[in-house]
Amino acid sequence: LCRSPCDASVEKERTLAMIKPDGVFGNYTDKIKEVILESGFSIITEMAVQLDEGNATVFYAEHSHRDFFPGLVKYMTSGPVYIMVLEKVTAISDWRALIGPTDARKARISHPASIRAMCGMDSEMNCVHGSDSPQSAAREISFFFGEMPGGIVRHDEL
Ligand code: IDP
Repeated sequence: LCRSPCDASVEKERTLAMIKPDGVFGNYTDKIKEVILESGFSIITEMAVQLDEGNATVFYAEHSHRDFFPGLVKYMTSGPVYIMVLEKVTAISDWRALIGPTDARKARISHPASIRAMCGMDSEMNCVHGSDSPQSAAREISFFFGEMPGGIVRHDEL
């Protein structure tokens, strides 16, 4: 149903999508981008980045007290990641739904069509990341494209 004014006023969201090192190593980047475009997202900007211990620690700061944190930082710095800013009306929840649950082993059972089911390994090596709220989307986009302390600095036309 199309309300007036038909589409120009529909507010689009942006979210941060990341193909993690296992996804990049496994050559899943092109396939994942295909799924993204088929699912109606626009890719606003994209880049490959090598995280170091410092910025991986800042990116995942909310998990710094967890047992798995040192392993997570090691994993996230094990090779390049591929960053994309995705845009769509409900980009944040749609991208989370498309990637599936955190544990790829569970994703293969409960969400077999999800990206993590396709290319993830387990609860750590799960191939992709997606912002989980408007607040984290803003923070994570600014981490990679803004001026966040400890973040990657690249200015793009966002
Ligand atoms: P999410 O990526 O689905 O939002 P979070 O709970 O925010 O999941 O965890 C961030 C990342 O930390 C996960 O994507 C995964 O790589 C890693 N992680 C989460 N839980 C575990 C765990 O129990 N063991 C090992 N790594 C984990």
